[in-house]
Amino acid sequence: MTKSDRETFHKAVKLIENAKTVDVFTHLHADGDAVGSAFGIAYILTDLGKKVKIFLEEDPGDKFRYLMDPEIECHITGDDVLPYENEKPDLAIVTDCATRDRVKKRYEICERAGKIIKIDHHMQDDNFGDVNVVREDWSAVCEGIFLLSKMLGYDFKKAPHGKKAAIALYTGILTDSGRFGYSNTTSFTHKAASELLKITGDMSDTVRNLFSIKPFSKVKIYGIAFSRAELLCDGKFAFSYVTGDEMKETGATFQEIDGISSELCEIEGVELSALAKPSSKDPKKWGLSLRSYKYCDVAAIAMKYGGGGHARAAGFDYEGTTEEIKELLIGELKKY
Ligand SMILES: [Mn+2]
Repeated sequence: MTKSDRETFHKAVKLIENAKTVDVFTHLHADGDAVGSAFGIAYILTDLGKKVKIFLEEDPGDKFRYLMDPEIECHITGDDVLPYENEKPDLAIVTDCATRDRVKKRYEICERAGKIIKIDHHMQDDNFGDVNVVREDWSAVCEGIFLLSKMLGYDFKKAPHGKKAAIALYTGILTDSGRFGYSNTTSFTHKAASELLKITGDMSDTVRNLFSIKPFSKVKIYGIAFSRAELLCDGKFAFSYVTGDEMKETGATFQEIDGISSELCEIEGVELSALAKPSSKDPKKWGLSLRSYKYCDVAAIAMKYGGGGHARAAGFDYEGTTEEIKELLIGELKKY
């Protein structure tokens, strides 16, 4: 940790110590790292005597139900934040959100907080927090929460929710590092996971539930996407799409189609993959999910078109035909 990192952490610790009420936010379509980091910090702060509430955009689904606990107040708001117009916490903590629009309408609650801490691991300069704890070399924001827990003097072994907190943080690391398989996995990723695993105990059932068990709707939508997949650009670019109608017919959710682009990127010889699906923000647009293997910076491509993400996984929305999307991405890939 550099000196300036340490100073930033100290500022965050000060804000936390001074707060009695803390609201926690994470991004819409919350993944393992989002739900894990939100509940992880919520358990830790509850044990440290804070009054904590979590505000989620949507229900995180049965897959992540084990991270939740009736003792942690959790509000699923969607766009309807009006019931919370008197909500004014001492502190808001926003995890895994590069930009404030990832919090959507809930940002209105956030803004009323006395202070905001942003804790994240994405490239972006929307530093909306009073303190912004951002490190791009964390595989998961849960690595950052783990560090923060150390600085808060949190004892996972002794704290009432220590095991729950460890399971939540381990989940975030496990999912965002691709089970320690992505290039964002560092020795610190393993170190944090190793310490957490001492507390969590056997995680094999959780791993099976997270990565292997799937609903039939997912098999069907993968079938559609795979059967029409195309290899372009001398086999370096894999492209496919699914429509809103197909999602309806199969019953597949956005969460369920999340992994298709990654699978396409694992085709032999492929450097860049893209799955076009309906945009979650604007049904007239496609939501592009990009993955790359080694050298194509998909975050740079996505940012050019108003999106964002990581070098190996990013996305953006686009209005046009699939032919146009293919042309556009072939053009980008050819620059490498
Ligand atoms: Mn993350």
